[in-house]
Amino acid sequence: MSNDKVVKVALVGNPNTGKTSLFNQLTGLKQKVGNYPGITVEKKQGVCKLSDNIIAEITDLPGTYSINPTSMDETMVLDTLLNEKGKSFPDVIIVVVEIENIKRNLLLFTQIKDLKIPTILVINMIDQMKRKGISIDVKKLEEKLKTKIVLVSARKNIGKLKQWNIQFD
Ligand SMILES: Nc1nc2c(ncn2[C@@H]2O[C@H](COP(=O)(O)OP(=O)(O)O)[C@@H](O)[C@H]2O)c(=O)[nH]1
Ligand SMILES: [Mg+2]
Repeated sequence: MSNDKVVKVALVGNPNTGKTSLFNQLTGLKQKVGNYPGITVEKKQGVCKLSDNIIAEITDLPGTYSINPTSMDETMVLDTLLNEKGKSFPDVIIVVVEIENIKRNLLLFTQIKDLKIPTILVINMIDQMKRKGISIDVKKLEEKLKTKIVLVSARKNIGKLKQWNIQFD
């Protein structure tokens, strides 16, 4: 256990994209989930085993629309992502967007990517795809955004971090 490598992962995204649901699914913890903004008032942390000797320490951050803070929550998120010496400074950022509002959510993604911290894009709520008649060309979007994209449904438990095939090194 003590020889395990710890990878710090931060969950970032607009409010209501399912960050806390994903956090709960990955860590087995049960943070309160809600469909109104501001329910994640502080950063919560949990762990998730990735492989025999890698542990992801996951931080669930409050929802944020951009990295130009207009609230205390957003200021806290930005501080976490800018303070390289901070305890929660991430090795990897997971930007969570929801399937119905990918375009709007991508503003934040582009800003986060500019921070030059390794970032992947998680598109959540894929259980809604069929019903809403949405389809995505993941490969094309990955090329366009120069990022790895993972499709998940935090609600239906589709898409486990372990299977994401991310190289943490
Ligand atoms: N259909 C669907 N709803 C989801 C999914 N993930 C989260 N939700 C719902 O979206 C709302 C916001 O979720 P939450 O995890 O609190 O989002 P957060 O604000 O980003 O932390 C809640 O009502 C969740 O039940 C998903 O994969 N599919
Ligand atoms: Mg939340």
